Amino acid sequence: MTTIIREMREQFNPAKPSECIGQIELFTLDETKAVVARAQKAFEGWKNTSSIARGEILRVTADLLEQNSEKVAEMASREMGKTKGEMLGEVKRGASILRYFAQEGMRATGEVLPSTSEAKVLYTKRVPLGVVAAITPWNFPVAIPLWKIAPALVYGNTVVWKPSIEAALTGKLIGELFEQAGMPKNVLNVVQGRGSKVGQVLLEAPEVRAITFTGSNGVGQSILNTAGPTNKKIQLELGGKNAAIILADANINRAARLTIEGAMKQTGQRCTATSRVYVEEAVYEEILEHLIIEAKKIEVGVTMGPVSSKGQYDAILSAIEQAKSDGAELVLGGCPTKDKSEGYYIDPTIFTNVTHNMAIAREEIFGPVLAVMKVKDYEEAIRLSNDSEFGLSASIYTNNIQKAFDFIERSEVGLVQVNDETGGAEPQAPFGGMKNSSTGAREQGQAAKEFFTVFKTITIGTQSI
Ligand code: UN1
Repeated sequence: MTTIIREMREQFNPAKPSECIGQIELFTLDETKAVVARAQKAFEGWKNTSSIARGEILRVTADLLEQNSEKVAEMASREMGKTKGEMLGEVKRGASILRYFAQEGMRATGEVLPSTSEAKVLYTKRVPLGVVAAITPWNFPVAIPLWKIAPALVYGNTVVWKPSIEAALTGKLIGELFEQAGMPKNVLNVVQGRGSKVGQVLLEAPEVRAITFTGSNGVGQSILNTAGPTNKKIQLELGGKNAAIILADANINRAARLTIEGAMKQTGQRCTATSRVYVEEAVYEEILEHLIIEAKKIEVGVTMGPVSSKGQYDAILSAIEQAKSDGAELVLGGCPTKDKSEGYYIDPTIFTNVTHNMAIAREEIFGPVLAVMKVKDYEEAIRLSNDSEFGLSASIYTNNIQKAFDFIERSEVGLVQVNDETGGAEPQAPFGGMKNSSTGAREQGQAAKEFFTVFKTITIGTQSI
C-alpha cells in the first residue's frame, strides 16, 4: 500500500487571527480523481434506490443537524467569522432545506401525456444525471452546500462536494452528519482543497455530468472556460450589486432599518446584500439620518462579526480607499474597528456623494459598505438601479401600489422585494439572478429539479400486432 502524503492546512479564527482552530488535510489530485471514479461506480446503486429511501436519509440528516446545531454553528462561526447567532439561524435553515428535499422523494417524477395514436402510451420520467460536482463558498457554509447537495441526492445523483477551503472544517462536519444518517459509501463525497487544484480536477473529470457553483464572477468565468466547451450541465450563482429604492411615501423607519439590515447582516458578505440605495430627494436628508442611526446600533464584535479572512479585509478596505479617492463622501465608518491582529473587523460604512460611474456604485464589495444616492424621482431610481451588469436582487420601499407593481415588472433581477430587504431565500422558492449574476438555472424549490434531472420520454406500443 502506498501512503498518500497530503498537504495540511491550518484554519485560523478571523475574530482572533492568532488562534488556530484546527487543521485540514488537502486531497491530492490523484485522490480526487479516485473519489470521482468511486462516485461514478456508486451511481448505479443509488439511482436504483427508491427515491423515498433517498429522501429518508436527508430527513435523518436534518434531525442530526438540529441535534448538533450548537457544534456546527460554533465551528462555522470560528472558521469564517459569522456571529454564532447568525450561524444558528443558518443551521436551522439548513435543516429545513433538507426536510423540503426529503419530501421530494415522494413526489411525481413524470407525467402521462396524450398520444396521437390510441395504441400508444406516452409518458415522461425524470432521471438523474450521474456524478454532480458541488463547489461552494464560505459565506453560507451550511445552507448553500445543502441546497445543492440535497436536491442532487434525492433525485438520484451521486455528489462530489468541494467546500471552500475557508470553510473546510465545517464542510467535513456536515459530511460526517450525512454519513451518520446512513448515506451509503461513495454517494456523497467531500473533497478538500483549493479551487485551482482539486476544483480543477472536478471540472475536467469526464465522469462529472454537472457542476453547481456559487461564488465570484472571476471563478465562474474560469469554470465556463474549462467546462463550458464540454457537455456538462453548468449552474453558476455569482455576484450582485443589489439596489434598494426608497420613495418619499415609504415607511421611513422600516425602510432605513431593513436597508441597513440588508447591507450589514453577515458583515455584508452575502451576494444578496443591499449595496446601493437610491433615495427620493424629498426624503433624502431624513433617510440618511435614519440610516446612520440604524447603522450605529450595530455592535461590531457582538451583533456583527469580522470579515472572513485577511484577503477579504484587505479587499474591502481598498474598495473604501478607492471610493474616497473617487470623491465619495464617507459619512460613517470606513476603517478597521481594531488592529487587524485582534480580528478582521471593519466598521459599518456609509458613503454619500456617490456618482453612478464610481466603482463603489458598480462593483460588488462583499463587505459592510453602503452607497447612498439621491434621485429626483422613481423613474431615475429604476433607471439607475437597472443600469448594472448584475441582476440578482432589488428592493423598493413604497406604499404606492402602482409603483410597486411597476418595479416588479421593470426590475431586471431574479429576486424582487417590496418593502423588504434584498437578501433572504426560502427552500420552496426558486433562487437566482439575471444578467451576470447567474447562468439562469435556478436553485431550490421545484426549479432545482430542472437542473439535477433530465427527462426520458417513453413511448409504449400497446397493440400486439
Ligand atoms: C440569503 O440572502 O439569505 O452567496 C442567501 C450568497 C447567496 C445566498 C444568499 N448565494 O450570498
